[in-house]
Amino acid sequence: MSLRLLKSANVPREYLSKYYTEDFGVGIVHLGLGSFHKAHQAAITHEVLKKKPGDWRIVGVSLRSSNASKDLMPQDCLYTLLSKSVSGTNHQIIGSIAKALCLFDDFNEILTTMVSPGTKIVSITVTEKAYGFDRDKGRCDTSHSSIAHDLANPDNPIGVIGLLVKALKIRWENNYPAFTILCCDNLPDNGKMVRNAVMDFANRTTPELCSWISSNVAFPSTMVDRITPVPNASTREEATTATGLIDNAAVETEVFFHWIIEDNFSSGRPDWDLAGAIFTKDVNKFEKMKLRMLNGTHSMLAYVGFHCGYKYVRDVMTDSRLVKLVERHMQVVLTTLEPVEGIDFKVYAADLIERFRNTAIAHETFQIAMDGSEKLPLRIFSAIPNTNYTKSFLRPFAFSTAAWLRHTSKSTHDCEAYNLRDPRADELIKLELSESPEILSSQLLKLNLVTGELAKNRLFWLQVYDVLQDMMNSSMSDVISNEVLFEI
Ligand code: CS2
Repeated sequence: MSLRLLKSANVPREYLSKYYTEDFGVGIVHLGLGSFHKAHQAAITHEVLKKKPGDWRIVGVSLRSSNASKDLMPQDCLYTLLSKSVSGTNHQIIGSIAKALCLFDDFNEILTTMVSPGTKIVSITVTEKAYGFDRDKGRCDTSHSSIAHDLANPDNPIGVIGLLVKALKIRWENNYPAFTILCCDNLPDNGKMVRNAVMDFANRTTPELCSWISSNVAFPSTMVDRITPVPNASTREEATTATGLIDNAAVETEVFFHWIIEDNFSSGRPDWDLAGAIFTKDVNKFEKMKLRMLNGTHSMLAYVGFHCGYKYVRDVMTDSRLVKLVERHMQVVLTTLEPVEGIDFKVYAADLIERFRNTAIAHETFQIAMDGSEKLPLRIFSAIPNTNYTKSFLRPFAFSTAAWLRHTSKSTHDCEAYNLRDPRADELIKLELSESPEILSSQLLKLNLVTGELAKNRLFWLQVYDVLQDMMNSSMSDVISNEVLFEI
């Protein structure tokens, strides 16, 4: 029987950092304590603490479920990070998380930590749907459940924006310095988006707070990247085999990571660049590149791959027809991007293909297929205005859009029954997919998923419609066999 991963249970010294990170104080509260945070920011922070001691440990907060705290707290918040490549797996025990809390169980402790002057940064990875922000209106969406709740109960928030404003208000009332709000969600202009949400919420609840936020709180934008599948029993078994210790919080990820951060912090920051992060003035070009190249291609291959019966991305990459479609997608996306400092797009694209091929990573197509209504506008539709509007250049985007719509149909004509995991599933399932290209585009316009300009692009919708009819009437595998013959 193995020991539980605990500092008191003789974790071999070689697994711990040189400076055992427990010696350091807390400087960061992180909202959204999921696998991605553990594989990315927490792991990078651990590396920095090894190189440069400082009070930058993290209190991790889950906003909904207490699973993360139940797994982490009994093992002193230590966990194994498995970094996997075709040439093998590295394992490392990460010690940068000081505490794991859950908003429903530990509200007072979370608020006290956020308000403590020692907390210099509140970072966030909660995915877009948790913010309740309406990008088109540039305001909080008052029909979003946690925004509606928090506007009515600003002292007992249950959502991320309400919680940030409540903590900032207490700091302001006590004359404490502000913390920096560091959004690490995969969204364009993510710092600005959170700023707008916080300012709008504050304006509706405590207008006197707005000018203090405006002059004291920094909202740097970031681009984050590390492919991190949902951990499962085999992740935990592999961690135990590697360390000899039982670990209910192990995570697995790829070796590669990117973290580009706008260097704008109100009260200091760890030197994350010591562990490979890049501080820069302009994150947005990086974010656009990543969203369109990596995530856009990921979504396309996930919908198509899932309906061809491929469980993992690595399986998709064994089908030469799909590899051609992946290459075609990237080739066209590249023409929509402005040059990005330090990046050779051809190398970036080739590296992405290798990352997707990584046979050591079991990344489910079904996982990537979720939340399409939030992902497609950012990953696919946003690139279209930067194409030259020819049939060929529109084709990869039309093909991806058709594959997503086919997925929303829940049709089982070529696959087993599956769930549509999307916050707007109820609306998507009602879409009329076979009437006409015009009806297709007008329904998506009504749902606010496409802009008026894109909805009018007949050349685009004709192609979406044609491909979609094929996808609804024949097998996905037959459709891709034809699609690779399409000349662009
Ligand atoms: C993926 C991303 O699930 C998805 O939609 O495209 O989570 C992707 O793995 C990450 O953005 C990689 O950094």
